[in-house]
Amino acid sequence: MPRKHFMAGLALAVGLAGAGPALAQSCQNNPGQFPAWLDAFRAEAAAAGISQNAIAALNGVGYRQDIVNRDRAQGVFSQTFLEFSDRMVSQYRLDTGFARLNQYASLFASVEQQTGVPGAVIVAFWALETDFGANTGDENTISALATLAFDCRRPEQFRPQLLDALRILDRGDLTLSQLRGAWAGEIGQVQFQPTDYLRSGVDADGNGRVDLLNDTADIIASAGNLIAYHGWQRGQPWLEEVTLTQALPWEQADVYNMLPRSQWAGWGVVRRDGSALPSDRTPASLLLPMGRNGPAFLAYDNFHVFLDWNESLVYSTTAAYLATRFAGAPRVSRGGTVNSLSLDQIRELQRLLVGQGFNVGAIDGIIGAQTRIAVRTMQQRLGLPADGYPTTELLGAMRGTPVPAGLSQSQIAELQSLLAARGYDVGPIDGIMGARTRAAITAVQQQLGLPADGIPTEELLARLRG
Ligand SMILES: [Ca+2]
Repeated sequence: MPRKHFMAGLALAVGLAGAGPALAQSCQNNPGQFPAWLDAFRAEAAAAGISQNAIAALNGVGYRQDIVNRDRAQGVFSQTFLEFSDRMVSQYRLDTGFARLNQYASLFASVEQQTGVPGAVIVAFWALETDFGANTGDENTISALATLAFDCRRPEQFRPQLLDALRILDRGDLTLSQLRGAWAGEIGQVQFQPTDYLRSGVDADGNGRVDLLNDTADIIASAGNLIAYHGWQRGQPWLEEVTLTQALPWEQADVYNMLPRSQWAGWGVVRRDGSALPSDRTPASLLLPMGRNGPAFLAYDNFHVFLDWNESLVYSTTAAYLATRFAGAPRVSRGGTVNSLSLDQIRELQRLLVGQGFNVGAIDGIIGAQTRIAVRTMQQRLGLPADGYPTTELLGAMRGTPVPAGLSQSQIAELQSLLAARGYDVGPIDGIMGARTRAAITAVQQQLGLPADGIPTEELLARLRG
C-alpha cells in the first residue's frame, strides 16, 4: 500500500515508523546505470516542456547510496499515544503556535474564509513538520529526488516529483541553491512535495514567487490550500475528547467505523466536561488510541485528512490533538491504568497471533491495521473487551492458549479453492489466511454446524473434500 502522507517531515524525522510491510520489500539497483538513466530523464523533461535552463540542474548529480539507505531504513516505533503526544505537544510548540495565531490573526482569518481550514490546524502542521521553519532540512532536493526516481522501489512516485521540482525552478519560485529540504524531497516550512508545491502553493504576499521557505503569508495560505485539497470540510470538527460513562460494544470503537453521533450518545459517551453530546446524525467514530481505559476521542470526517498525512494512528491522533489544543481544548486527560506492551512484547504477540492463523503482516512490533483486527478477534474469542488494543492481559491470556493444528500453505490454498468452488469470496488463492479467507471459513463452519472460529483445520479440509 503506498504511503499516503502529504506532509512527511515528522514521520521521516522519526524514521518512517508505522509505514508497514511495504518497507520490508527490497530490490536491487545497478548504480552504473544511473548516468544513462539521467540522460533519458533529461529527454523526458525536455519533451514535457521543461526549459534547458532548469534541466541543467541535473548536471553533476550522482547516485546517492545514502538516500537509498535512508529510504530502506525500517524505523520501529512503539510509543503509546500519551508518550508520543507528551513529547510532541511541547510547551515551546504551544507557546510559539499561539503567538503565530495571534501575530497573523487576520491572515489566518482570510485563509479560513477562502479554504475553510482553521488556523489551529495549519499551525499544528507547521509546528510538527519543522518547528515553524527551524528544521526545513538541508538536503539537495534535486539530487535526492533523482536518486529516488531512479531507485527501483518507488520510481513511479518520485519521477513526477523530480519533474515538478524542475518546474519550480522554471517558474522562478526558488533558485537552485534554495532548493533544499528533507531527504525525500519535501520543501519548506510545512514540507511540501514538489507536486503539492506547484498545485497548492500560493503567492499570498504578492512578491511574484511562491516561496514556502521564507514568505510567511505564502506558507500559511499554501498549507490551507493543501489541507483543503485533501478534503477538509469547512466548519466541521476533526477530533473531540470525550468521556465514556459505561461499557459499550467495544468492537464498535474503530477509527473507520463512522456512526451517527446520536449512537455514541446513546452508549453513554459524553463531552469531556460531562455535558451531553448533540444527539444528531453527524458521522463520528470512537477513537481509543490506548484502548478502553485510556484517552477517548470522537473522530469526525475531517480526521481522515490527518490519517492521509500519516497512516499511523499515534501520529495522526497526536497531530489532530495538537490542533484541538490550538483551538482551545484543554490538555488530554490521562485516563486509567493501561498496561501497554513493549516492542518485544508486541513482537511476541504478533508471533502468537500468527500461530493462531492470523495474518498480521510483518512481525515488526508495529501495531498496524492488520494487527489491530487480529487483536480484536482474539479478544472476542477469549471473552475480553474487544477494544482492539493489545495489553499485557491479552498477551498473558494468549500465552496459555493452545495453538490450533495448523495447515500448510498448500493445504490452505486447497481449502481456498474448495471454498471458492462453493461460491465464497476468499480473495486470491495464495495459501495465506487473510480476512476474506477467514470470513469464508467462519461462514462455511456455520453452514456445516462446526464451531465458527474461522480457524482452518484438517477436519474442515476433509469435510470440504468429501
Ligand atoms: Ca510570495
